[in-house]
Amino acid sequence: LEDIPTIRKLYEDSVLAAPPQDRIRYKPNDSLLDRISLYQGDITQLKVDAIVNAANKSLLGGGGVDGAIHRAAGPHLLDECRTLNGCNTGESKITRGYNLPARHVIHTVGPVYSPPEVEEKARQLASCYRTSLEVAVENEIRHIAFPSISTGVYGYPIEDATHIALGTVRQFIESERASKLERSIFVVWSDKDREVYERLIPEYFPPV
Ligand code: AR6
Repeated sequence: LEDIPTIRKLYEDSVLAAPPQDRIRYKPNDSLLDRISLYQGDITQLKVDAIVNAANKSLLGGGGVDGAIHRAAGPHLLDECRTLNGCNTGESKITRGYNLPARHVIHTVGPVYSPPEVEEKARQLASCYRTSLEVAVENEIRHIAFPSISTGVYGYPIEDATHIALGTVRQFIESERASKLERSIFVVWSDKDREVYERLIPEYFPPV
């Protein structure tokens, strides 16, 4: 985790870069900022208690981040997934991490984005984040890393999805039951997604 700065650290770096009159605006005093990170790169490389997999209902593997996680974890992950009888959209199930540096994988199934049912899709996407965090807390996980669920093959617009990701995680980590959850890491793959997260994080985790 030393390689993954908290958002507070990111803000502090930006304080150094900011002109003096702007520094006060960036002064962080919100402890929630110590509980999230933004990380750009391959989620399968992270040595955390759990990484979240953007899976499909079968839980039997696929492309995108799901394919990368199964490749890195090795075939025993698929063996355990076969025992789970799939997973409904918006729900989450946990397995071991096998050959991954992460100890566990929390498999969640995001919605396939398709207008006009956008409110239903938004509820399902929020449920992915919430149920993943619930499963994490039940399993005494302290560090959890999320990919940007549904925004690849499943076509969810990145801006809308990021509002849901940040809002749902913020709401959860403010609740009493999340007290042992130390850090939630948002993992982005592309520069575009990183830009969206960097822009929206201050709305949900204000640096004031
Ligand atoms: N590390 C972090 N993020 C990644 C990685 C990686 N190694 N690889 C891709 N991403 P997607 P979905 C990003 O398509 O939209 C699978 O076939 C990617 O750039 O993996 O929920 C499943 O089996 C994007 O930002 O997931 C399902 O059938 C994000 O992860 C379906 O795809 C999610 O993209 C699920 O589609």
